[in-house]
Amino acid sequence: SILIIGACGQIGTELTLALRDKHGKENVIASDIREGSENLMDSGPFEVLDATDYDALEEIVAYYEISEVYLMAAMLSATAEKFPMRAWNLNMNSLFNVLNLGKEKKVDKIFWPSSIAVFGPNTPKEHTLQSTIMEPSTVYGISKQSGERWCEYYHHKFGVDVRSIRYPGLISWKTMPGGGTTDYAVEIYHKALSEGTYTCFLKEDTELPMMFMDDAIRATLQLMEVDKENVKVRASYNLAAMSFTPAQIAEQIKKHIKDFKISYKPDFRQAIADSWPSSIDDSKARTDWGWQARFDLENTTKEMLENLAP
Ligand code: VAH
Repeated sequence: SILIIGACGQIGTELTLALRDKHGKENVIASDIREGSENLMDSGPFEVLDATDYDALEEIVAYYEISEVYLMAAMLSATAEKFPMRAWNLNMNSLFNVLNLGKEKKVDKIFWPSSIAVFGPNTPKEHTLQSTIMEPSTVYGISKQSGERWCEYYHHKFGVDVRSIRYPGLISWKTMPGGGTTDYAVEIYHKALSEGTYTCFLKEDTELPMMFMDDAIRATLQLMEVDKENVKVRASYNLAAMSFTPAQIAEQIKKHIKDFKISYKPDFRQAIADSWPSSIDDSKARTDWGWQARFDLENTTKEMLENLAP
């Protein structure tokens, strides 16, 4: 069966629902550091699990006969800047625990999320390549860059079948995002509906790579289904769908909520955003496993406002 670590997070929640749809709810074990929302708990097996506790993880893997692990627990970019050592320990020790399960042949397949945060201030910002300069300047980005190197090492050295995607900022309505720099692109829809205004913590022209959650989930399941030999990148695949600025997302919202007002009050997260690319080249994912995004800013906005509308 399948184990999701960090099942209550922004991606973990939707990954759990999608995997339960696909494999049957009894075959997908959800776990997180604390009890989750009831719909996650009721819809199948749930375990409280600290992803940095190898023995506890090993016990769950043995008890439920887990063959596949999705490690979705991490401290994201903005929070990680406030607690660097806690972020490093969580992001890295959880990864080592899961990779070692793979090395010990206790699980067959692993998914681990990376991020466009692996790129840094001197990475070429437009259509950023799969393999290019990456000197991340955030704790989170450093942990993701190191994690990619370890995934590649465990694959080549020990044959671990670990697969990874560099997610852009993700936009979803089923859960609130968890302390990232791209969270503005989710908050803005909630505020547009509840207050008709939004004060954005990034400057209006901050262009960032983004993706609607449905695309991200579909890409994740697609990559995990691909035959081993077609997974040519064992660090992490670039993935793209759209890029936009706060001003552009505000314009889209105004098409539905005509008197929506946005104002700008950049904070510490501006420096994080400025260190990231504005657009991503995902041609490797397209070539190796047929990736193709479906949601652009227009239909993402429609989906978000329709599903969040009171
Ligand atoms: C963050 N949502 O903002 C995450 C993601 C590319 C952004 O890694 O930290």
